[in-house]
Amino acid sequence: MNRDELLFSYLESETKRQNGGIELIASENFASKNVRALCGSILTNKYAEGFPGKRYYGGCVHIDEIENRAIELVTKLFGAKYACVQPHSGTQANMIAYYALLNTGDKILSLSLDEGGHLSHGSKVSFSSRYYNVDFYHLNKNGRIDYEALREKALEYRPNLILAGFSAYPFEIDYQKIKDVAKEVGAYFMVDMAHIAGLIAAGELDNPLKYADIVTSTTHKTLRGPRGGIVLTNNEEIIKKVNKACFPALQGGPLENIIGAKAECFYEALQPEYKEYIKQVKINTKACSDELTRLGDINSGTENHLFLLNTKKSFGVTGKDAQEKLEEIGITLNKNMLPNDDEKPSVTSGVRIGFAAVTTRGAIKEDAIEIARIIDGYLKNNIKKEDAISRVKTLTKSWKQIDEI
Ligand code: DSN
Repeated sequence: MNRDELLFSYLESETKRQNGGIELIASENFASKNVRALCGSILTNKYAEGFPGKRYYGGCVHIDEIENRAIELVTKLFGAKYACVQPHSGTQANMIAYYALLNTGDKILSLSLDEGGHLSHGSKVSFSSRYYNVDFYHLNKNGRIDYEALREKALEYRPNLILAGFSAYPFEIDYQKIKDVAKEVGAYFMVDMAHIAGLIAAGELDNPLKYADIVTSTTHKTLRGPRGGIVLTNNEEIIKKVNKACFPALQGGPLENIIGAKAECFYEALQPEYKEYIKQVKINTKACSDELTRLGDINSGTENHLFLLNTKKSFGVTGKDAQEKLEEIGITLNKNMLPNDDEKPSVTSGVRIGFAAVTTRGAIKEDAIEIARIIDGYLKNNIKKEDAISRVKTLTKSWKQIDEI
């Protein structure tokens, strides 16, 4: 059959863009060729509504083997007793978790989007604020969670669920403190570990499964798998509710090609090389943040795979302008609200920078320092555009090309 050549030309252009650029979007990564092979495999042909051993279609014997393998590997990876590997995305995983534990109109206490939370944690434009009542806790002036204020808010608001786990939070989280508050007010404690799942899997950050009733994640960020979501718990009653929320309540046929790819990513994350990779992610992130600080640029510092750079204070430009200017030279990152930002979300006062993706391509500490110097020099107009592009190319040519990963 003929194929749509136009479409495939776009695929080729995107491949060139990914190979030729420095990818600093903190939520992105490069999946291995085995993960990508499973995503594009014949598993996409199969309908398998239901769960292993309890399907609504015949012919699921091998699909059951694959989904059971994914569950076996992910529970081993995170030390969880139970897992649902069917959520199509992180937002779907969160929707499933809320649906499993809450009634419509129940109260959620979370961190707002503009302080580092996520749309699905109660933003006014998300389903989460239409179906649940949501209030927010806040960061202190150092950009860290204000745990005492969180407790006071919880005592006053009496939430049914307290949510931790963020999209733009560069520091470790004290789960014990939040668990204690949840217990005090009789709320469920939920953690969305989407960003930091890889660091947790590698033992480089504390494991929320030790504290939370329910944990959700994506599989494509630091975990380096296919685009998708998971829900984990140690509670047998909760996993029953989660599975019912997933199917038939909120999703239909599972994406078994993606579940196969998730299983491969969990397998890869259990290998010793993955631990080394995550250690290098942390080293690179810190090296870039430290070098920007040395150059006089205001940033959050970091204890994980990302940090926030205040572009207004450092270079006199908004996050939006910094993002667009860096894209001209092949550096991709995203504008991001900073704590107490006075700009709109579409403008912002800063950018978010993460090192999961370039570290997969082989970036080392010296490369992270060079990236900091290019960002600083170009945004201060001290480096000409053609010189910046040439320095970006030198780095990207020295790294693995994406089909080698
Ligand atoms: N879009 C993701 C991120 O960039 O953090 C969250 O879903």
